[in-house]
Amino acid sequence: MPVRVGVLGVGVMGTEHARLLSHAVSGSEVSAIFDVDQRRAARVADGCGARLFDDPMVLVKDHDVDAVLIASSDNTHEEYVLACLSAGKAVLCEKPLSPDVEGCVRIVQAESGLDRRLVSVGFMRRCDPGYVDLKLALKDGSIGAALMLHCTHRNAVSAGQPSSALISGSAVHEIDIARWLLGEELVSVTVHRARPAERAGNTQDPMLLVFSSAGGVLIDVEVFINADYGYEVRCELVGERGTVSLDAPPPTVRRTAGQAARAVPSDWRPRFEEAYRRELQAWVDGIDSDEHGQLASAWDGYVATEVAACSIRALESGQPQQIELRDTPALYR
Ligand code: ISE
Repeated sequence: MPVRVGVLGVGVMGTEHARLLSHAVSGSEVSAIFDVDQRRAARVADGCGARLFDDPMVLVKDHDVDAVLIASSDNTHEEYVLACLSAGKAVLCEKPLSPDVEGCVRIVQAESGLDRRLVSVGFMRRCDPGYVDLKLALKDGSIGAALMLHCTHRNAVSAGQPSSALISGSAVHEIDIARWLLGEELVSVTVHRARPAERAGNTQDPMLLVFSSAGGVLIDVEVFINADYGYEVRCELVGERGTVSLDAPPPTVRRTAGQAARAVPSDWRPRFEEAYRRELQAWVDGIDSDEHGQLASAWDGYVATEVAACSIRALESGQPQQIELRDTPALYR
């Protein structure tokens, strides 16, 4: 029997997840869809043969829905995740788990109370073959112990965003991947403002975040969400004996008119398509076995939101901030 997934929210990411679950992931089908925009929901439901719901809470409780994928607007995540926990259903929630630290804490407490892991958070880079190889290079000792991590995160254009969105929407991926790669927490953060790009209007864009990890690794993250030329994510891990970095993902280089060129995608979907597919496959495979592999937990979701909130304070105050986390509940140790 395939896992019957209900999808809450079919904007850009929900539509992409529904497509991958229906056509690229084995052992799953999309059985139910809800979106505040019922016309959009109907279009996606038609494409994957799913039933249409006009109430998200009814979808969550439906007997023919085994698991729930949440890709609705960020401020609905907490309510929907808590409903899934009450219904005892596995849930994959797009990042952020909640934009609000206390919302994340309530989810962590509710799941800890069940003493069973049902929540995964969509930090898909953990499933990207490139990042997986970076982690391997650290684990197998080939580059020696980590010293520094250089990260770059550029979007083609994200006009009209508040400056905090560079951190909560974009750099939050580097926050998660740095802790996951290094296997240790981030303990302090400073944010430097660059001269803002003209097309960024009133947004502080670009900026540079500098973190220290508990073991003294220095992590710098350039975020530039109006970089104009395309979507690009870079990462280089510097170790005692060597370095390892992500390569440009397109499989071809075009040589013509005196130039050698690689295409740059316009957003993150083509860049991370394989990561999304592997994330969904790992989630679906783990639902019956309670095996969660490399997927981010509710605790990881809480830490990402807490570190992002602290980084936003560093941006707004212009002062370095120490990062204090709550005690890790037993379920996540
Ligand atoms: C977007 O919301 C995402 O989550 C993408 O993965 C990220 O790279 C992009 O910067 C965000 O705007």
